[in-house]
Amino acid sequence: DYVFKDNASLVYLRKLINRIYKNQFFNVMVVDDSAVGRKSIINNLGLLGFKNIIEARNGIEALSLLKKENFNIIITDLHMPKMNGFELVKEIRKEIPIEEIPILVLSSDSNNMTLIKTLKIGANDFILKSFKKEEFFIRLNNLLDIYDTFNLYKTKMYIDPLTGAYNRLYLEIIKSEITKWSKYTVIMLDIDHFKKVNDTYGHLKGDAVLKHFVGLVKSNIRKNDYLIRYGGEEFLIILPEADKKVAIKILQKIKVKSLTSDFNIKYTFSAGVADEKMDLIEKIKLADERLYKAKESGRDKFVL
Ligand code: GH3
Ligand code: MG
Ligand code: MG
Ligand code: MG
Repeated sequence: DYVFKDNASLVYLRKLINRIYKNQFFNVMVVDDSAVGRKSIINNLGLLGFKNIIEARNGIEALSLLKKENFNIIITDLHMPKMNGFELVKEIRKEIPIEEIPILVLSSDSNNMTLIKTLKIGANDFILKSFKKEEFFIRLNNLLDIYDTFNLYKTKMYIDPLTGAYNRLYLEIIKSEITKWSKYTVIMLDIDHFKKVNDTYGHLKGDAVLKHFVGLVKSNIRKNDYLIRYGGEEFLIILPEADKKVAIKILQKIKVKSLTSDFNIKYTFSAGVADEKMDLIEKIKLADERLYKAKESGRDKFVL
């Protein structure tokens, strides 16, 4: 039952084929009380390249699977015993917002009110079970395209485009992580006399220095540490589960690397460190005051 005939359809088909590669990495949950219903969906998903498909027979089973595993998309029937699709969608949306996991509802219930109710409670799309293959492919493809675009922007939103470090907006994400850490250290860094670099070599070289500096820092922090571009040539390093000693080690390593680097512009930096028990904003303020002291007392040093 393919209707791919005109040029536009062919373009679409190519897009679809490009997706198939991506689809094999997706986790899909298929929820339906009917084994025949599940099989039909799984066969169609197979044609689209999906490999990781997990089945559930009702809402209860689906919810318990969701607690154990991450899914990229949920495809569910509506009328099921124990917990039906409406209740399932409602339960999922209490915890998982619509921008995180798409839900596609497949039902043989052709009542208009059912369609409206399904979309209102947070399902992303609705397909009647008498669907043609092509409708299923196109709706699913469109849905996943929207999520791809969304995820792309979500990542870009927190990254400084010049240096690749996190931007200040990412501090909000860190704030929600911080409660899980028993302690953490904050380092505020600032490149010395950066204005002079710009004035002497021009802004493009200034940009290159910023990128070089970020590379140095990134290669000397641990995987779970965060580097944030806080201002023009001001950076923040947040070290979870670390005290001042760890911070000093990292700063010394960065300094040694910067001195031995074959990068053609020599520059130094100053830093303020704070590991006292206080909230993030206070700690950043304290690190900043210490950075100021490092600057005041001649630059190219760390103040604890
Ligand atoms: P100090 O040692 O006291 O920190 O002196 P400084 O010259 O580094 O500090 P100041 O705050 O006076 O100047 C910072 C300069 O950084 C001014 C600004 O033009 C430059 N800057 C900020 N963002 C960028 C950027 O993205 N690229 C380039 N090339 N320069 C930038
Ligand atoms: Mg059913
Ligand atoms: Mg500076
Ligand atoms: Mg500055």
